[in-house]
Amino acid sequence: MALHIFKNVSLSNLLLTDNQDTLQDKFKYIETSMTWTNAQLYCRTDYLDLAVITNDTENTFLAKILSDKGHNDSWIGLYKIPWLWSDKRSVSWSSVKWEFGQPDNVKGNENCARANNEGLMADDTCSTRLLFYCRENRKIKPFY
Ligand SMILES: [Ca+2]
Repeated sequence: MALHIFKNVSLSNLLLTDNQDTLQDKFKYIETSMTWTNAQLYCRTDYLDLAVITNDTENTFLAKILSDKGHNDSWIGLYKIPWLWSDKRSVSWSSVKWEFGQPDNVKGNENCARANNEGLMADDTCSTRLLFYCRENRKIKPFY
């Protein structure tokens, strides 16, 4: 019976949505340089996924973290082909602003996107090592 009640409590935690998270709860800045693929694996293991940016508020928030730390850019969860978020969500182009001249797909080999400290994106080779943002979801993390 006690176990049954515990299960119900867990279920209600799972039903909370992203929208109830603050921006600080939603994103985790990882200050370790990794390739885009390894960054994705890291995020999916310890958090939810690489960061998905859904609006200007989130983009500005992430840009300010970089700016405050004096960093230039970091990986976000945007890749192709075609451009798609790491969690398979389709891209709303109103929330993604490219740097001037980007994406330029140098040598046809730039399939991952980084965001800079002004909130502008550029495509880059996925094997480049950069710091990155994970999308966190503390509310569905188990409480061990
Ligand atoms: Ca580029």
